[in-house]
Amino acid sequence: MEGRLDAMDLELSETQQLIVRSARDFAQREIAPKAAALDREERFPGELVKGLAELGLMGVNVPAALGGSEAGAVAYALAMMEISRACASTAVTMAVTNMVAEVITEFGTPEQRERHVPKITAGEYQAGAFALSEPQAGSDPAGMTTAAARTDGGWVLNGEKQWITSGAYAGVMIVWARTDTPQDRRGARGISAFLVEQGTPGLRIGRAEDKLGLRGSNTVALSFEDCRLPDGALLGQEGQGFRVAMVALDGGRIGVASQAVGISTAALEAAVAYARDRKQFGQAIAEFQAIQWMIADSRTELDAARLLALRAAWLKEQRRPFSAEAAMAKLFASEAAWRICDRAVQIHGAYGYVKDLAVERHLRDVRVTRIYEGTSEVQRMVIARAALR
Ligand code: COS
Repeated sequence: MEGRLDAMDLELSETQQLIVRSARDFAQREIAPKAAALDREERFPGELVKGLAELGLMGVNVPAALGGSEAGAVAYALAMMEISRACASTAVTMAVTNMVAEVITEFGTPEQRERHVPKITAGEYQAGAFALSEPQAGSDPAGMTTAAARTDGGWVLNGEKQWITSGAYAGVMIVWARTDTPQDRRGARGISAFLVEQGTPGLRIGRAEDKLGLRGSNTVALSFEDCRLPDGALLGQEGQGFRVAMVALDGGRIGVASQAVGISTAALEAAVAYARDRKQFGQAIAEFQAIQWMIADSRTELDAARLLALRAAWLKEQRRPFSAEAAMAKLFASEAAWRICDRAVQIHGAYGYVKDLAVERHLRDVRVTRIYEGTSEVQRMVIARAALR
């Protein structure tokens, strides 16, 4: 169980610096000014997707031949931090879409890649969606009941999915379903992944969830009623879908860790600016040690979270195992981000509790990073299993 920081280079390459600069510039110029309204009006950030795609941010770690930036997993993590710092709702839309593009690139046939990935990276699809969870199968996706049965020349899909980010807007979604039979249950090996296009007959989109945070992002239930899919909809091999989901989630967890870093960076920046400006007892509150210690703790935790996220991304980029490191990054970054956003509200006092300033939104937005793409408890399972193996 070595520390695994070995030869990681902390200097950013030119490509990485370029991605950070263009993501930061677009995020601060185009996204940040809209973030409060997207949240307030529960408006999907469709208007920003084209701009993100033009900068290569809808396929950061996708080959150039498919329209991606081919900039790697570290560049992706850095870009995600910048977009999340401006608007977490836009960031989650971008994150899941990038994940879908990467999964189709990795597991798809040449036809599947050509059909979908260029449309994702060009922003022609407003999003991609990842439909794994069900009402009764969240932390335990192997317990899913949505089923795909073979028919002549294809599959027929029946079941329900829940908590599907961008489900109402996605041009393509990856949907997991059982392909084993009640007579021959195979657990995780009885699950396969399918590509389902928006508008497929038999696919019904449920109402959008009314969420605590990420209110600009779209989260829906999906139902499939005798939804017929062609043979070519199977993504990867039959029975291998669970592995596809786990590999995708390992990468996705780096994205969530990066989101948490981005959101809490914004919260800490706001807290520092406010502490310098706000005067009580005749001086700036930044002069008080009580405030300084909160800032010091937040700054330290933020740096640690950022390093863990970049280390996991670096391992992924080196094509080395990174599952436990991604889980550690997500666990620590999401829990630290909650504390950092909470302290930022505390430093703002009553002004932190109202919607005139952004810190209350950061606190609401960051909460879900401890839940989605695997709860903190699931991350601990992954980390402990790796440590005890
Ligand atoms: N990469 C590749 N393969 C993996 C893997 C990974 N990270 N993790 C598990 N697998 C494989 C295992 O090797 C095993 O394969 P075999 O059947 O060939 O041996 C198979 O998947 C089943 O693994 P395991 O028995 O560990 O699965 P569990 O059902 O115990 O699940 C956890 C493990 C809890 C880690 C998994 O269910 C999980 O991540 N849950 C959270 C899901 C989640 O994040 N949901 C959010 C949905 S998206 S918002």
